[in-house]
Amino acid sequence: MVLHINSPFIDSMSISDIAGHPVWLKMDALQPTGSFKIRGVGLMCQRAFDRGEKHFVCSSGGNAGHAVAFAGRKLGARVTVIVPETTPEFMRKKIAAQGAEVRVEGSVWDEADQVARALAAEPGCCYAPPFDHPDLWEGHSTLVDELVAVGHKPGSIVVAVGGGGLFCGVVEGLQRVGWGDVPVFAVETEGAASFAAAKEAGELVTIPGITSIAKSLGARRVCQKAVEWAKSYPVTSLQVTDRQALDACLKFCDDHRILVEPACGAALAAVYEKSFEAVGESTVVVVCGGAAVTRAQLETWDQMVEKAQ
Ligand code: PLV
Repeated sequence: MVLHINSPFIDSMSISDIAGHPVWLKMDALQPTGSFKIRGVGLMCQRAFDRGEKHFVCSSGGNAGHAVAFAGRKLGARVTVIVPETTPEFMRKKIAAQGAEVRVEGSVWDEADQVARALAAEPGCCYAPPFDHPDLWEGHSTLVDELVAVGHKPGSIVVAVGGGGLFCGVVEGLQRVGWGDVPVFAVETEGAASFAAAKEAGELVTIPGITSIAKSLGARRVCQKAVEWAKSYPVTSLQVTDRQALDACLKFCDDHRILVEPACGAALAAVYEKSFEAVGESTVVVVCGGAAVTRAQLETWDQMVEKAQ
């Protein structure tokens, strides 16, 4: 069973105009769970289910858990999602509405993850990680196959990085289809820059905390595979401020009439703010989406960023 959809791929007149360069959008915000996560999570859960694992235990900032809950409902598996306190109440409800049990543990994702791992050690349970698994990367790589299907080789690809699952999937896909020369821009917010830290150090680094509003990018340490790709693949690490990520969400809402989280706003901000020199004939932005956003939540973030300044 394939649980994700082929997402729309559109050229953005408004963003191209600002960037002064053709910008195309891979609209994974329109996936059934509101983010790209279902690509990899769908494949991972399907394989686990086929092996006879019928209870998925997942730690998540929100979107991975939402995708596991969706996959569990479609496959007929039990799902427990452990989220940190920072995951908004309305997002917990969305996950629960998919039939999953939701538990709140810890103040950041790492703490929720420790609880999930302990729980998953019980018999009959299967740990479903949010970004560190080859099945996730393989599933996320289908995004690149869809670009191949429409014959669009990007000049570069822009992705947001949390734990690095999306980044690993996109790079794996580019390599597999023979597009290993397409540079990737990996974007984080300043208060969640675990990939930038690892890339600079050349090894895994655990950053002290997550201070960004982009909680979906809030892995204090990226996966090992992301560090390996950072050494062998043409990738540039970029950082934007929370203000830039949030403003990008607001601009994107006006430009394309779709709400996305600041995690996704980070990738969009890199283009809106012209954070890099455009290469090749087009820039493709992965609009990774995020379901943990409402108009009211955007206003709350706006006040938080304003106060922090
Ligand atoms: N979010 C993870 C990790 O959170 C989660 O549990 O949902 N954009 C959005 C909207 C996301 O939800 C995420 C991951 C990312 C980008 C980054 O993806 P990654 O982790 O594969 O780099 C703590």
